[in-house]
Amino acid sequence: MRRSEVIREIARCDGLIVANIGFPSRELYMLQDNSRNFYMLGSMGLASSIGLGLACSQKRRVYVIDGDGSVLMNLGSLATIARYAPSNYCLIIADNKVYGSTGNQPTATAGKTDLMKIAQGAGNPAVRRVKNIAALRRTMQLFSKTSLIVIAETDTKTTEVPIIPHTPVDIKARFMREVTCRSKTTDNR
Ligand SMILES: Cc1ncc(C[n+]2csc(CCOP(=O)(O)OP(=O)(O)O)c2C)c(N)n1
Repeated sequence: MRRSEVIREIARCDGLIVANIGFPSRELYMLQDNSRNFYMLGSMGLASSIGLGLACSQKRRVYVIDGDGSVLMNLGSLATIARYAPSNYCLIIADNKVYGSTGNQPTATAGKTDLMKIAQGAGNPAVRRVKNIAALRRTMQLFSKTSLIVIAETDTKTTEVPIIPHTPVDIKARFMREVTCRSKTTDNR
């Protein structure tokens, strides 16, 4: 399964999408640039945490498209997700076993590390591994009202994708308008 196919499947769903730095964000941008997309252009490892905060603070379902390398960088997030387990949260980890966006250096999941076991051990209520799009679709439907973590096994292939032209500030502002953030924000830029 290719990561771009996984992203296409997620983009069909109704909800907010937080996409990880690098190819995941760029593939989502190319497929469907939309105000409900938050492209995390800077902080590797934080997409799952950003999505969790978002899920806890509003009602729409939040889909996070993350990478194995990034989740490995912030494993504590899996415990925090389990601690709060908001029913509108869905983390999809495209596990291609490499740091794909920086040249396919192998990650620990290429060895003995199993993110599914780690997520389960952290106490997450629903963790599933999928190897094809049909299984991904079934899983997302079955657990559509549950806090869900999906390990989607993908290959290392990437699509030709443009650089996202929006600035991080514009991405944030557009996304905040979409979410209709009620709390007063201070922005001194
Ligand atoms: C703290 C930090 N370290 C390194 C980078 C450089 N970097 C950007 S994307 C990336 C690889 C991400 O790999 P993975 O999460 O497995 O996702 P993939 O690109 O394979 O979809 C790296 C190393 C960064 N942005 N931030």
